[in-house]
Amino acid sequence: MKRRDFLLSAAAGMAMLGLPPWARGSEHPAVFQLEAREGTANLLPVPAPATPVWQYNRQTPGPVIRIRQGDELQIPFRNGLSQPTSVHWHGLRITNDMDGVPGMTQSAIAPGEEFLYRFRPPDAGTFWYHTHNRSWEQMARGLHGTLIVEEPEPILVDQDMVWVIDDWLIDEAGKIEESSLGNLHDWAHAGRLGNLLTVNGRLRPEYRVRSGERIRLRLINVANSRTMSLRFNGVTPLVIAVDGQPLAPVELPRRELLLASGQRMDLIVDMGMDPGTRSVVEFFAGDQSLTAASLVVDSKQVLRESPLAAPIRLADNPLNRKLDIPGARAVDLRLEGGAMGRQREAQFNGRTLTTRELIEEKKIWALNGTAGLPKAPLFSVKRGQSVVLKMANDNSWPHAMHIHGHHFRNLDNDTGLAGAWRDTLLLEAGEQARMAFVADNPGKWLIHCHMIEHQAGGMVTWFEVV
Ligand SMILES: [Cu+2]
Repeated sequence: MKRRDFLLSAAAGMAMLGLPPWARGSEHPAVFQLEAREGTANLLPVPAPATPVWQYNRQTPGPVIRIRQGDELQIPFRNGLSQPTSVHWHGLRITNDMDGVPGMTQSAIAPGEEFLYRFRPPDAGTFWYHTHNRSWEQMARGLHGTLIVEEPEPILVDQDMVWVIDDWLIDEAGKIEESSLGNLHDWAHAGRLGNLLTVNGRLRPEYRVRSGERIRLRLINVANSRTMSLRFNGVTPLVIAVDGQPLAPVELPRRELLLASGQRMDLIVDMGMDPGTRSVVEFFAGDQSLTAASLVVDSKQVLRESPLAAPIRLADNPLNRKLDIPGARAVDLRLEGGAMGRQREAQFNGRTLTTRELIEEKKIWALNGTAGLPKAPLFSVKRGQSVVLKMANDNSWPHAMHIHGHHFRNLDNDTGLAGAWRDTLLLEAGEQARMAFVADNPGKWLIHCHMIEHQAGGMVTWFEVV
């Protein structure tokens, strides 16, 4: 067959299948070897000593894995640690057996053992991966990385930048502070908060840009528990995606954003600033602030005088947005417990425990009166059913509620980002929200607080799609 004929028949075949062009993907899977092991990272600038950390592929943060939408990704993973571990692919709507939850979707991977992760991510966007075993320790030690699924026709930018934002608790010797790992006081409050904020594993990094340049900036909060407030100076970023799902480009109010643990945001930054200047991006809390990172504008080169005219709206992902709200399965979810809460008892492992007994078990958080994973799912629905989770944050702390395997819409006020589809939602103390999604991914999926100490302390449950 001549090449042209072959192409024609291949195109005809595709048309018959009714698949969009990207859905075919490439014939060959992308293979990416991943290994977890101990190493060191220069979190503090030299000459400060390097910090012993846990890493993927000897990097802090872990490597950026990039594939094309529709391609199959194979990750032969090896556990080179002294503890069992697993890898969870945060925000990816992949098959349940690849979700990386020990005891639910796979067994924990023992030291020295291997596990082959393989999946075909349906959505383009900014995602990440991290350990899902003893996460309160393993994530604090650094086990996380970025996974980018590229659009088949990416929007035109001059630089595609990833900022992995982390919060480390280190001691005076530059080592991970270990006595606080597992500290129940932290677990019952805001989680184990750090004393060193890094971007891409470095303190106050500087990135070279040129005047007129368009940057796609992918922000990922990988901190165990800290919610990051970021402020941009000198530039006016537009949000183009949240948690990997595109939305109509919208300006950041006051050039500020809030990113809870687990959340991502894709921004477009047009560097309208003059050569030789710099845009400082700050962490802030109240009237306090410190530098997160800087965009340093080259003093000589001007790339273009006015912003690029190319469109920045991302194509929608194949996410089922057809919510049937009147016919939806309504599920109430009360977030309870923690310090200064009203919880007096909760179910744990099938027994009713008092506050004192719960403290002994280190289960100080509960969902609907149950601390830790219950035997039976919170709810079970048929594939394709719409679900409305009515969350009530009935305690004294904020929580970042994360759902595995699905993206949801907040039917209530999603500050400044109405219509965003998320996998993680920040709920302030006392706040309520209705999270709506189409349960179209079969399997057993977790719902938990992504402030990892809260999850470890009992704020976790699961649902089933059959
Ligand atoms: Cu929480």
